[in-house]
This record gives sequence, C-alpha cells and structure tokens, in this order.
Amino acid sequence: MYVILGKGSLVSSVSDIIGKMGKDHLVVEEVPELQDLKSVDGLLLIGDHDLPSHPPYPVIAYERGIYTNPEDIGANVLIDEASMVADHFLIEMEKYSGIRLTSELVESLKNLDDNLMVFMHDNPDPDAIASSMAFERIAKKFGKDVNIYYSGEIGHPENEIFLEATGVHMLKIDPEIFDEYRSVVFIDFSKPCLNNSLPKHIRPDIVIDHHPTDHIPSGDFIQIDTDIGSASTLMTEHMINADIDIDPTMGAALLHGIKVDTHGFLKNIYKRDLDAIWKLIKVADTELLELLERSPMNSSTLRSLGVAISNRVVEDGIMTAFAGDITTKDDLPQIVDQLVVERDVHTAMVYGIVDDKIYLSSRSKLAELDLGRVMKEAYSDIGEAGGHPHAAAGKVDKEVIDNEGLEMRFREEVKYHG
Ligand SMILES: [Mn+2]
Repeated sequence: MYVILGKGSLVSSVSDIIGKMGKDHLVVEEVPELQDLKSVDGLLLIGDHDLPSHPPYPVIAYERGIYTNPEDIGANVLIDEASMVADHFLIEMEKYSGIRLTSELVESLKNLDDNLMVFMHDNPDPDAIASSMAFERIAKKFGKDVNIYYSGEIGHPENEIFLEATGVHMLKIDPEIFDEYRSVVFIDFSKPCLNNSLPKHIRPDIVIDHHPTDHIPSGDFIQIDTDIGSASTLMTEHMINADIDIDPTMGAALLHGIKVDTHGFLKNIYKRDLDAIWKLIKVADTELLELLERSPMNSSTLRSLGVAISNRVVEDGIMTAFAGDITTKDDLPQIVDQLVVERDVHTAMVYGIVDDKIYLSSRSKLAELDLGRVMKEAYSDIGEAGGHPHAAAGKVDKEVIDNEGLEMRFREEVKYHG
C-alpha cells in the first residue's frame, strides 16, 4: 500500500487521481501515524515533515520551489515542481504535435482525388505492406478509395502468408495506370525511380517514410521521419491519433512490420517504436504473429536446402554450397540464412541455377568483413554482384565459370578481406 503524508487541497487531489488509477493508498496527516501502519510499499511526502531516518520503504518527496538535495529531507527521490512541469510539458507537446501531424495528414487526404494510388518500393517487405494497409484504413475513413501498387516480387513465403492472412489486395504497377491522373501516395520510400518501378516524373501528394534521403520531395504532406525504426510505427501513431480502430490482424501486421525493420526489435529502434509496440501488442492476433514467426519454407526451397547442405564445403570457417537447379532465386537468401548458423562457420555462400544463370547469395557473421565488396570483387568482372556488409548477392552466366572456380573466387576474396 502507498501512503501519502500531508494535508491540504493538493494532497486530496493527488489522492483522488491515484485512487482513480486503481491504486490502494492511504492519506495520513502527521508523522506519528506512520508508526502504526503495516506493509507500506512507498511514501509520498507533501509538505514539511520530520521523517524517521531510513524508513524501510522508499520515500518520494514533492517540493514546490527550488530543487534541494532529497537526503536533506529524508527522501530518496524529490519531485520538484519545476522538473515536473518541464517533464509534463515535453510529454504533452510530443503527444500534441503527433495529433497535429495526423490532422494535417487528414486535411491533405480530404483535398485529394476520391481514388488514390498508394505505391510501395520494389519487392515490398512486411513494413511497407503493413503501412500501406494502415494507410488504406485511414483513407477509407475519410471516404477515399485506395489501390495499393508494387513491383518486383512478393517472394518470401512469409510475405505470402502475410498477404493471405491480412487479405490485403495489391496490384502490380503497370504503365497504363499513369494514363489517368490520380493522387499519389508513397509509403516507406520517398524518391521515384530509386528502388521502385515508378517513372521519374511522378510527384507524390503524400509521402510517409523513415529512410534518410538527400532529396525531400515537394508534396502536400511529406513526413520523412528518420528518428524511427519503421514506417509501421508512423502509421500506428496516425491510426491512434485519428481514432481508427486497430483490429487484431492490423495490429499483428504492424507489429510484424516493426519487428522486421528493427531486426527483431534489436537494432534501429527508438522509444516511439517501443510505445507503438506496447499499444499493438495488446490488440495483435497472437496466432497470426506466431505463424509469421515460424517463417515457413516452401517445399521446393526445403528440397534445395537439402541439396545445398549435402554439397556444402567448409574451409577455415568459409562455407560454399551448391543448391543445384532451383525454382527461384528467392530461395537462396532463405537457404543461406539456414546454412550460416553452422558452428565454426563465419561466412557462407550458396548458389543455384535458374535457366542459364547462376544466382548467388551470401551471409557473414564477421563484423569487420564487407561482404558486398567481397562479392563485387569476386564476380563483377564476369557478372553482377554486391550488397551489404553482412548480406550480399550476385548473378553470373552459367557459361563463363564452373562451380570450382566460382567457389574458389569467393573463398579467396573472403580470406583477403577478412
Ligand atoms: Mn521500412
């Protein structure tokens, strides 16, 4: 039980509020009354009192005026009026500026055509898809029809499950859709033609993104917020501020979007992402989340994984593995993710054949290795290759190199750069 020690109107107001929050507490006016109390969990001290020294519970004191040392008045923590006002000012300002931003979004939505084109980047990921779904919900509330467009592949079976479960309807970008002008929205990217299949001249009316850019587009509502882990976080904030119900499927979709973009809530995550997670976790469909978590694999991918496992060669922590003829190059990233977990392997590359091309995908656990550069230097003279420091990919013609040469080039470059 909490105890408030003090008297006056502030004490009774604070007691009312704590009561409304459902916390069991008691108000006492004088220090001697404390002696008779059992099981005190904490004391809030309001006003001047001489406390017994070192009580067996934490003491938090409220003091008007200038901050003093809490120990001087026998408290562990001091709530002084100035910091309290400052803290609350900042919290309320943040809330209010979020609400204002959402109402700006709603205002610009209202001014757009009745039919909106929402675009995602190529090979849209769960963050882009969930955010577009959320945007559609908001737009619908204000009487707008929405078509969601993408290019490239949906690829990963996790994404297919995601689409099935959420029932989101997406269309492939087709040059004809630009014949008739309709309002344009970019979600999870901001620049036409970069990592997306939009013609360069397309100008967005609305942009909601979290990737840094050197070019801020002109448009009616442009939100490029880089102090955030995912577009799903921005959309969660807008849905809450616009008072739109987040149903269990939408909640799971947004939560999954945040999760994927923050590497499982571990990297590139901000307090606002955590606030969004906290809200979504209470409504999200946990069965759907678990389904997405298991990250299913198509049977053809699993078969190719089997081939790659039996063909794998490990030397000095470097694994190369031939997956044979594969159904699609999208199988390779999933396969190499499984291979690189082998103990004592720090870097892995898997490759497989589709038609007359060899596709490659690699992963590394070495912090100091730039795998994108390794792949580039190993294969750019005979094909295309590159990527990120920990994940890279490539493509070469089957005619120009045999498996042995392909594997040797990879091992040599890793050793050289590692
Ligand atoms: Mn994203």
